[in-house]
Amino acid sequence: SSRKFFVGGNWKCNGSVSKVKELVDVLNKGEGLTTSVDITDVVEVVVAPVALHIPYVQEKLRKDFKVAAQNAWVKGSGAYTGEISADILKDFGLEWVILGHSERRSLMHETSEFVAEKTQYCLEKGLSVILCIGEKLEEREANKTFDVVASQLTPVADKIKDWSKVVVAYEPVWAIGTGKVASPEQAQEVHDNVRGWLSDKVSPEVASSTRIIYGGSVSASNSDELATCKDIDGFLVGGASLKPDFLKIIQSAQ
Ligand code: G2H
Repeated sequence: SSRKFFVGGNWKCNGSVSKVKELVDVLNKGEGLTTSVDITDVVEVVVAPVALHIPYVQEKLRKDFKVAAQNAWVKGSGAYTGEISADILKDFGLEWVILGHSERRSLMHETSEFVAEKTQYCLEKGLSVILCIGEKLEEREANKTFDVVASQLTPVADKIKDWSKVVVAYEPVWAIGTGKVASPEQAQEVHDNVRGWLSDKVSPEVASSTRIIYGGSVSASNSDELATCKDIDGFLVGGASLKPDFLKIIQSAQ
């Protein structure tokens, strides 16, 4: 397909000055990234450090890997204590932002409408967006998975026209940080459904060109198999992105 494999590392609220330095060194060394071409010719790699660590990572990280923010404010700069606007991210030279992560939806009560507004604003400012969606365990058990992801995507589709700078991350909440990864069949089924939804509600072109990546306990031992699924175009990795294993996950694009 025309969809370039995408691997994101979501460092969440982790690290320290020394740990971040160690991790950047590991990524720069890139041990085990074996390919006949440059790895980033076949995989787009983006890491999302804590905001305070971004300047260091941006300066020191290999330039073929990009840096993302983990969140952005819904509007421009102003009297919004504690927030970081898309304008500020963009001015700083960032290209990517993660929006709507389930931890923000659940812990900070971000609604799908709010996440959609953030998506619209960030895209307007020229950022690319990793848009996270996914169902909770009780929703899956009640056979509501497809309804939930559709309800998370609908406000976004109502607000944006250009999907070329959006990567959709399907992250079932029950698989996040639990070590309980979705099976390739479970993930593929939802990815296929999301692509079908995009085809119906947006356009077949957007459906076939939009990367739909999987997140939730992705590890060096399950990424190869997940990567073989037809509609899995990459990963959003949490815990394993803080370890050298992240390089093995990048390598699974091969
Ligand atoms: C899901 C994922 C990264 P983990 O939150 O976004 O984290 O790989 O630790 O489940």
